[in-house]
Amino acid sequence: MTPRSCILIGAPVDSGKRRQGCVMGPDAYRVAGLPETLTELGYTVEDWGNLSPDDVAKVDELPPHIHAGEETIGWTQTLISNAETAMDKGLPIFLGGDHSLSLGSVAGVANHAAQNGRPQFVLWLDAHSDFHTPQSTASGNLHGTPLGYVTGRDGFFGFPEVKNPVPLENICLIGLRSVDTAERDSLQETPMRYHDMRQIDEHGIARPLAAFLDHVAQQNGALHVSLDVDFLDPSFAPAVGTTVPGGATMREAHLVMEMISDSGLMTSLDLVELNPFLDERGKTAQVMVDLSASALGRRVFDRPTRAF
Ligand code: 6HN
Ligand code: MN
Ligand code: MN
Ligand code: MN
Repeated sequence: MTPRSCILIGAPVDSGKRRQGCVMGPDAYRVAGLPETLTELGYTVEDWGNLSPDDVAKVDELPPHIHAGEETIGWTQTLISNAETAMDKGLPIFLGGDHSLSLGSVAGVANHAAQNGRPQFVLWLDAHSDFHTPQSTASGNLHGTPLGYVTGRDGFFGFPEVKNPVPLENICLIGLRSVDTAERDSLQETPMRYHDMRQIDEHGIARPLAAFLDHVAQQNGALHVSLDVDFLDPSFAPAVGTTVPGGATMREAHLVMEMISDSGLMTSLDLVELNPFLDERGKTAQVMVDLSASALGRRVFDRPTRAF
């Protein structure tokens, strides 16, 4: 069951790539009214403010092209412990911050699930697959690596040990349209569920999602949802450094969130990659708040019409 209490955890992580601006993300969500929106939906809301990364000494084993590795290691440490603590109190919403925050948020919630004897599942809503290792990434940007890390891939020197890797068969990626060759070659060898935009065009977004949610429910799983702004089409969500045309429509995205809400399965949520410096009058921040509201139960009607 989705908890009735939400913990807002500001994670202004900006170390996962070279273009700056995600540092402003957590405050943009607050300005766009996320706390009030959740309160109106009937949740109690605790805001833990904005975290800072632990200090970390230089790690010589990371490849030289990796950008700001130590800072991301520091964030991962902080976020793992905050995620573990927050899971005891309610549903954490990690306010990013770039997607490298998910190295910590997902590893932390997976530790909590393991302590409670529940399998951890992850729904990854993204244009990208973020399955690199520090060795396979060509850009050196660690926001392209969180799924590699949390599934226990090798090469994350200096990072906390992943105590409870998320099983590959417990992961579903939806929205893919920019996958690097190295990621594709490894991804295709795994039992992860990966759905690119072409598949969604052909079959709709509801079918693969419903199949995954059924699977999570059957296993009594904990479900972490990681929502990258670039899952959305840049025509209505421009505030992200890695825009890829041809993304989810506004309605497809809301449907995903509404189905998550109906399932009652979501136990934690990341809102990542918002770069308010690239936004247009706050519209992307607003869309992300509205999508969070859909995932947490906002509806037009309490009961659907009977007359059809
Ligand atoms: N994201 N695959 C590209 C890279 O640099 O590794 C893009 C990563 C995007 C990261 O979606 O959070
Ligand atoms: Mn606990
Ligand atoms: Mn991403
Ligand atoms: Mn992305």
